[in-house]
Amino acid sequence: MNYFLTDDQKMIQELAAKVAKEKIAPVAAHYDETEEFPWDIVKSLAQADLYRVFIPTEYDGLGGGVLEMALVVEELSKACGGIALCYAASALGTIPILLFGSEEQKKKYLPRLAAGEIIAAFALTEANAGSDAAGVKTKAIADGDSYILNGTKQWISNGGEAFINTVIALTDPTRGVRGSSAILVEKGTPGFGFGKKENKMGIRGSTTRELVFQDCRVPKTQLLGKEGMGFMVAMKTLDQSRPGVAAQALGIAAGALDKAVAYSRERVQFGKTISSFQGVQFMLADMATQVEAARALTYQAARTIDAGEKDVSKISSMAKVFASDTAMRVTTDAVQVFGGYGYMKEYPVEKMMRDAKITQIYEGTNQIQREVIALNMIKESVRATKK
Ligand code: COS
Repeated sequence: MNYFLTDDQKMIQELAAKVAKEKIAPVAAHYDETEEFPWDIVKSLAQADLYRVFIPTEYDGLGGGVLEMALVVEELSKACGGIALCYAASALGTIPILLFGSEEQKKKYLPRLAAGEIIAAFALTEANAGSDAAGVKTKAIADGDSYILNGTKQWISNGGEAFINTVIALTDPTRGVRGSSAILVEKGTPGFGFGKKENKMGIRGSTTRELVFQDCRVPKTQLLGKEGMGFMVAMKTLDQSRPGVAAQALGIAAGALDKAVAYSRERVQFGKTISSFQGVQFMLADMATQVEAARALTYQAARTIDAGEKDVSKISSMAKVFASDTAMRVTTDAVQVFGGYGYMKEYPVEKMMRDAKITQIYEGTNQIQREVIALNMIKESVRATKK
């Protein structure tokens, strides 16, 4: 399908596909096995200038937006959803700086992020604050020119590897949803350490870790936006990052579909390749149709955000829900096309199925996304009735 990408966007897509094929595909199984952080791949992505694509030119970026970021994530995810997450999670950690950073904060961090010299992380989730994002308990209490942070963030992608971390913490525990703030915390700040590293079902080519704050003093100049804006920073960030999850899911699904088609042309049963059986053809046709629909919605969500549209929560959540449900279905069917071989670790599709699952869970479960979609529909309907 022609998505009428510009020449620059096509170039970014081709470059990401080249890195995915030459650098990531050969080591995807290794990182899946070892769960090490793929710093060598981060270096390759930086050398290919792929961290620059969604950063404005005045901070050494290439001036693209969410669509360019999504194109990269999709291509990388075709080869490995886990390694692609290391890139996507850094984008997630960068978005708050792009949206809410002061000029000084942008100048301090964006050129280094664009160069891939440092990576970022976003720390919202805690043991008892997952879907209930307003339930965070980590505190950042003002003390002179600083905040003193105490608390633990859980399941943080790029945790322990990222240099710059956007941390959502309570600056005024009495004010509920308006009592949290977003604070940039650098790795190496005294009192900022790392806890448990998770042993995961999928996306094992990425690191997921606890961030632990114990009397961690951070200058007030590290506050993003204003005090009390933490929940808003988180919500606006997720509005822009969810198409990235959609792109990851889309890439995993597209990668699995390619493998399933190729395998169906090789595997001979009853004296014929299995691609000649209608039962398999119908499966492949449905998989391809779902992947294309996920791509159309993901690109449209990204384009809507890049066009500067104000209310993007609904389309962003729709893309995330649809693409991640597609990834789960398509990778499950890819395993089915491979039959018994698909279930074995020697073949790549079981990993894709494991990698797909998380896309229905993180950056807001698909149940939360459906709630966001429905609430926005109701709001629109109320507005239309009032007119
Ligand atoms: N943009 C701007 N403002 C937003 C917003 C958005 N996308 N979403 C909510 N808000 C505002 C609301 O308008 C409301 O403001 P007012 O009090 O002025 O009306 C305020 O924020 C609180 O919103 P709400 O009452 O809807 O908050 P809830 O606590 O009910 O939570 C959901 C809403 C469920 C949408 C939110 O908690 C969420 O997104 N949860 C999932 C979090 C998540 O993705 N976690 C994964 C880990 S992060 S990687």
